[in-house]
Amino acid sequence: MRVEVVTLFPELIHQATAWGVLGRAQERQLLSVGTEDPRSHVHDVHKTVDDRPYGGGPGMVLKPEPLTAAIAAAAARCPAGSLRVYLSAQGPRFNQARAQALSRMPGLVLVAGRYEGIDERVIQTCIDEELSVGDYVLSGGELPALLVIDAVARLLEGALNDARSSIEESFAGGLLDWPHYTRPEEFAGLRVPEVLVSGDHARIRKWRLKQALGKTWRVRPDLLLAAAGQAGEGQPDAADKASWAGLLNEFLQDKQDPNGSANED
Ligand code: 4HQ
Repeated sequence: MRVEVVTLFPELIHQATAWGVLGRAQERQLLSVGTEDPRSHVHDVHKTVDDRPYGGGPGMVLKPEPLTAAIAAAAARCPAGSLRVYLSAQGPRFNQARAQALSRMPGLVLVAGRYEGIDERVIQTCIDEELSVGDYVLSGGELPALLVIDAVARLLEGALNDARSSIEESFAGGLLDWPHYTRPEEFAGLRVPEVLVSGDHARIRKWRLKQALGKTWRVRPDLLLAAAGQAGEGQPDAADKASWAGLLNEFLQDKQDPNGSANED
C-alpha cells in the first residue's frame, strides 16, 4: 500500500514510521510512505504557506494554492482509486472498522494541517473524507496521520509476524482486550489466574471472552452496545449474544463474590 502524507514536517512522518511493525512493513515492501511538503510549492522569498483568516480572529490558515499543489503531487504518486483524507477534529471518529476499510484501499493521501486548519475550499475540492482521531484539540494533523498509518499498516497481509494477531483481536469483535500475563507465575505477590496455566483451551477461551466482556461493560459500555447492534464479519451472531449475556453475569458475580477467584472459569 502506498501512503503519502502532505505535511509541513515530513521528517516527523519518516522518523516515526521507521520503527517496529511500520519499519518492517516498508522493508517487506508491503507499505511505502512518502511525503509532500506544501512549502516546496511556494516560490516567494518568505516561503509563505499560511495567511490570516477571513472574518478576523486569532491564528492562521493554510493557503489553498500550495496545499492543493502538494496534494496533487502526492496523489500523482498513488495508484488510481486512492483515498484523500484530511485529519481534522471535525471529521467522523476513526476506529477499527475504518482502519479495516482503509487497509483495503490501494493508497492513501493523508493531509495533515497546522495552525487553525486549512482553507475550506481545499476540503470541498480535494478531499474524499475527513477523519478525527478523538475529541481533543491537537496542534497539527501529523500525529493523527501517524495513528491512521499505524492502525492500517498492521492490518496489511504479512505485516505482523504472526497472522493470528490481527484475527484474534477481531475474534472478540469490537470488545476491549482481555488481560495478558507472561512468566513468572508469581510477580509482586500476584499469581497468574489458574485457568491460564490449566492447559484447558476451551476454559481459557471462555475466561478471556468473559474478561473482555466485563472490562468493556465497565470501561466502555458504548462499545458493548455498538458490538451488540452490529452484524457482519467478526461480529457476534444471536447465539454469541446470548452467551455474552451469561458470561457478563458471571463476570459481575465473580467480582461481587468475597471468595474472589473461587469461580474463575
Ligand atoms: N486537529 N483528529 C489538525 C486535530 C485532529 C483530531 C487540530 C487537526 C489541528 C490543524 N485531527 N488541525 N482531533 O485536533 O484529527
